[in-house]
Amino acid sequence: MDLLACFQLLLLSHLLTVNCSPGPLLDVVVDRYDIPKVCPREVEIEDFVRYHFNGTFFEDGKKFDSRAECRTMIPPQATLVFEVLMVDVFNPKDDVIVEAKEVPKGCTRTTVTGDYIRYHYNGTFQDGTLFDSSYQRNSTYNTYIGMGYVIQGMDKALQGLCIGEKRRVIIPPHLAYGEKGVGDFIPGSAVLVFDIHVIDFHNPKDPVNIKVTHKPQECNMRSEADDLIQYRYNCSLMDGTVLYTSDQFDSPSTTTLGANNVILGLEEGLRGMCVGERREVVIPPHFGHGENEAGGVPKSAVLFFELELVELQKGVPEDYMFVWVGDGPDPLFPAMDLDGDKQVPLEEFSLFIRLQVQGGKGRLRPGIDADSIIKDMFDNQDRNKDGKIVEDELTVTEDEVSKQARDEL
Ligand SMILES: [Ca+2]
Ligand SMILES: [Ca+2]
Repeated sequence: MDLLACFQLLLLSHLLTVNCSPGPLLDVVVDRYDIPKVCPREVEIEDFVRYHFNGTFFEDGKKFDSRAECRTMIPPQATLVFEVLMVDVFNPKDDVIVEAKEVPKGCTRTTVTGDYIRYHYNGTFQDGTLFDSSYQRNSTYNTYIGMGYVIQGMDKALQGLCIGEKRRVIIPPHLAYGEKGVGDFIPGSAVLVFDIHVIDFHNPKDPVNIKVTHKPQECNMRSEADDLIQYRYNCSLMDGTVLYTSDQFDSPSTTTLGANNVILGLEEGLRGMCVGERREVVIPPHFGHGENEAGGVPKSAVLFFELELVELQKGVPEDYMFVWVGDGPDPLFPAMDLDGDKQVPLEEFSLFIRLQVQGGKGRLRPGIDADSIIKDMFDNQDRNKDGKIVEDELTVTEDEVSKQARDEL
């Protein structure tokens, strides 16, 4: 027997036997005149259904009240016509039904308990009525998975998802809001249908993920803390939305590594690179902007960077203007006094420093005008401000010398 017919027969017999005089019933005629295109489930015995109906007399088409006044209004032998609109159906034995709608290719990782997910959704009842939508709020729904922060059915349905995946999820009321529902928002015993779209997910334990996509043949110098670098980048969300790109500016971005100028994940992604190297870097929010919104970055978003190191200048530690590469000359003054006249004016000092830099023996802080750095260094050494450094000015006390050597030379 047709399932709906079966249902309708149950309905009829219920009304007729409990409330009314049955009369001879030859057969039930069922006309399924409007069946939804998507029909994941038909009514079966022992299902729980919610439906609307109109009851009319077959003879004259007049409405009858099906319940309270049924006894007086429905005459014997009456043939009744029910127009039924099924609102939802489930069985207490039902589990969550998951239908994959769109699974991205090359998905290597799927959600597990403890992951934090950001997704968009439309929530409808089985008849298609929308009751909630993250799109309308223009903000993803964000939650940990499998930890009881969402209804039981959703906790189950959010498992095993790929980034970018679209999934339809049908949740029976005993795994949603039960017989009570939620105020005017969700009626009791409602089956909920969610169409979800995963924007991203991560685990709080995730590291920064670095993939080298191009490695130059020659690579004898790698970026590290204190270096001044130039790099090109594209920054996007995991769904491909581009947030920032260095191409929007005239020149690549410049930063000093280790100077806390960029988010931690980018700092890590930029380290150990050769000039010309390209990388793809996935940065979970705890190495990015965390739970805060920042510029165009939504809170708790995973970021995807494409990076290319364009230029690399080896740097000097914070607060230093110049460092020796290896050990400096010892003693220092005779080395500085290039013409041996026991005094070192600015020109001579400047020439000495530049010779060290050219010879790869010393390094000036990159990104700052060399003349002004050298002038500062000179002024610090020329303690009596007579325009020249003499040996005594380099050897004041042991402590001061070592401090000075550290700070300046
Ligand atoms: Ca001299
Ligand atoms: Ca002096």
